[in-house]
Amino acid sequence: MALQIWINGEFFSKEDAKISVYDRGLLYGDGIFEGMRCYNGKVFRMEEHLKRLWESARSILLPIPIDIQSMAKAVNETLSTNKITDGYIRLIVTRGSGSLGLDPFETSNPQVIIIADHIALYPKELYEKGLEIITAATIRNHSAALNPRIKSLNYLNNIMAKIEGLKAGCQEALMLNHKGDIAECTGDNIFLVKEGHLYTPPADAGILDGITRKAAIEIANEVGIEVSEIALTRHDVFTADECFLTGSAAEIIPVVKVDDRPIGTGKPGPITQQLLSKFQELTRS
Ligand code: PXG
Repeated sequence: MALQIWINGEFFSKEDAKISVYDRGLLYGDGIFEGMRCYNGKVFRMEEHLKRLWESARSILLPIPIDIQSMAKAVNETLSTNKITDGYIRLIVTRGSGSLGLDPFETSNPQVIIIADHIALYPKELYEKGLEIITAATIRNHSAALNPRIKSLNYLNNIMAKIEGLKAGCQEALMLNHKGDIAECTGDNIFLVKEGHLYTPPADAGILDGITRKAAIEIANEVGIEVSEIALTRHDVFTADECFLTGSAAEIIPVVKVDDRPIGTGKPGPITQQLLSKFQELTRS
């Protein structure tokens, strides 16, 4: 059976799952999304993802036409219809279609889309060997222009940096904010380890307030590792003992080189490995 996509309360086969070319999600990136993981039939931290989706919606004045409980039910229904127990869920809400003008109040038909699919993960060996990344010249969007805390359909900022990474042979790229501080990677948050202490940029550094980031902080606290959310620079990255990234897709992945400089020993470090295995216990239990 073809993959079934949920659109506004109905299921459509993947080939027939379509929305208007006048949709503002396409015309202007006028919409929001979430990316969630499902493990053993359960969506990891769905409530937090839905809360963030609703906050993104409020921030851009987009009324989501269903309530949170109905959305959660629809997500589970989409998973069970497609018999997916371990996979990836993409939730999308666009402002819908109207005229070709910018005015968002000319339209009143938001489109709600739920895709449940299998996930293309980083190869397993990358978790063992670690990732090499570069610092992108493209800085993260200024929070006063388009706040990165909104998970909007405008991802060109991240895509421009991702292109830089890929062109340099790297799967991820580090983005700085307008102050020159470390913000995050194109689809992942960043952590550093120095002398047994964990560091990560604060929510107001121009980052997406990641749900995996929060889980990593909680795990660190549980195992007695202190965490500071403070402004960090490339100097801190270059002099760190360990570095890793967090995200729904990547989970926790070690970074062993930044801008061709080895981090610490140049191999995934013990704290990264400890947090990664605790995270896997948490999601797979
Ligand atoms: N920063 C950015 C810019 C992101 O897009 C994260 C951090 C990590 O947040 P979470 O809440 O996932 O821990 C993201 C999330 C994809 C994909 O398809 C991207 C994300 C999540 C899932 C899938 O590339 N980005």
